Amino acid sequence: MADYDASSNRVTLKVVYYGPALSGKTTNVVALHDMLSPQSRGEIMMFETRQDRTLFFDLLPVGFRTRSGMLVKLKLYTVPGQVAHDSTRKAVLSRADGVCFVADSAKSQSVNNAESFENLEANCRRVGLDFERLPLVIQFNKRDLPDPVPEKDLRDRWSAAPWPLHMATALTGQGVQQTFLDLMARSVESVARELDDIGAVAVTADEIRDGFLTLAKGR
Ligand SMILES: Nc1nc2c(ncn2[C@@H]2O[C@H](COP(=O)(O)OP(=O)(O)OP(=O)(O)O)[C@@H](O)[C@H]2O)c(=O)[nH]1
Ligand SMILES: [Mg+2]
Repeated sequence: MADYDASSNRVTLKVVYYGPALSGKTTNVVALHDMLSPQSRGEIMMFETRQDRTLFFDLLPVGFRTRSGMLVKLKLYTVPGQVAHDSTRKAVLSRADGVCFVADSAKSQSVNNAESFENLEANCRRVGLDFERLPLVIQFNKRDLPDPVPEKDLRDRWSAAPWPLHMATALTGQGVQQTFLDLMARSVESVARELDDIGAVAVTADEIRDGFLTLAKGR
């Protein structure tokens, strides 16, 4: 359920970057952070081990006002991908309004990607999120690797799935913004339905998109 505060006309959306260890979740959020103007973004919070592995989560808070005057707060989280940190992953996933699943395009990572995707589905059940209705986008990251799984193979493999696929190289920022805006559009669509149900003025995906792009341009 979206976090809406009528007295201050504020909506808070939580989106989570999920996926196997080292697929590039933190790199995606750092790239988004770098795109935004310093006034609009909060401090990026990162909790990592010395090897740069996410230990608890990363959090990037972003805030802006839409043209209609609603204050939109985005909280972008990443989960730790390492298998051992499952209870942290569950806690971070809880009450998410949308998820970006970041897969690693390396051929050697297919099994890890599949196991992590199954873990996402299982953890959605555990924290009470309806996986079938969860706004979800899939990103295949690290397209710059020398021998990634070809895009055509990925699209064939996922053709029956209802989620959009994005190709990205988070290290250079390529595909990061498109993935994020698609994730936001889907998340906002579902949040807008919830707001409508409680009689609140809904925020639209276009307003979020405009707000984010204005912030990115302000840099
Ligand atoms: N070649 C290449 N390397 C990448 C890309 N994105 C991330 N990496 C590298 O992959 C490694 C892991 O990236 P992270 O963003 O820390 O991965 P993560 O998914 O947050 O990992 P955990 O926190 O352990 O779950 C780092 O060395 C990154 O620089 C990419 O697009 N291309
Ligand atoms: Mg990380």
